[in-house]
Amino acid sequence: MKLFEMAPTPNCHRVNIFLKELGVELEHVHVDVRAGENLTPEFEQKSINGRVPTLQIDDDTFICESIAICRYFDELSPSEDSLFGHGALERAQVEMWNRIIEFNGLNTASQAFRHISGVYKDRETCITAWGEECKIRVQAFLPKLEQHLSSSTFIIGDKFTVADITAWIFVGFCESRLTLPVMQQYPSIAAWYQLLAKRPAFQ
Ligand SMILES: N[C@@H](CCC(=O)N[C@@H](CS)C(=O)NCC(=O)O)C(=O)O
Repeated sequence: MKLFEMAPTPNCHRVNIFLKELGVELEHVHVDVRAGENLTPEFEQKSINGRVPTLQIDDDTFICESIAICRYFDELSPSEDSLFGHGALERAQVEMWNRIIEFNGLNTASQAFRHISGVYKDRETCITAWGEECKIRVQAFLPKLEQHLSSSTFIIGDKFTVADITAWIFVGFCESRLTLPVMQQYPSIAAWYQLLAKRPAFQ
């Protein structure tokens, strides 16, 4: 198996953390997305969304979308410690929070960065006002995350899950790419972030 990726990008980073948590090792193939290597017809044959990360399982089988890749490895070795939760309720809670954090957090922050910085203006129309609006939406979501983490060790109570990985990538992205002082402003997010940073997979 091969993982087509550009390691420092947020979605590749979250899949790599997930794989480290599971102890999965596989071949990594660097795709320079900034240089447009993901826009070639050859790469589009592999990845239906034309983006990284994309997992190659065999000659004809490819999976893109970070969570689909994580789920694939999770399903390969079913366990009560699954990072997608255990049992109907916990699995629903993980799904709910992961989607909330993706839609209101990571994806919105990504739109803010892309449209304000114009990093991918070679392939999309960048609308600064939309980027600014997305940044405002991210800033409106952060207090909700802070409130939730003020009474919960992890996103799902005492259980570390894939939703923590998504949220950790989101918070780091806010700090580094949107220059939002999240740790300074939100003590519960900061404490949770430091707790995760101690895990070997996050080093
Ligand atoms: N929803 C996708 C998003 C993938 C994505 O946007 N990947 C970025 C890197 S983090 C990318 O390939 N960008 C290149 C481009 O937009 O052309 C996922 O979860 O994997």
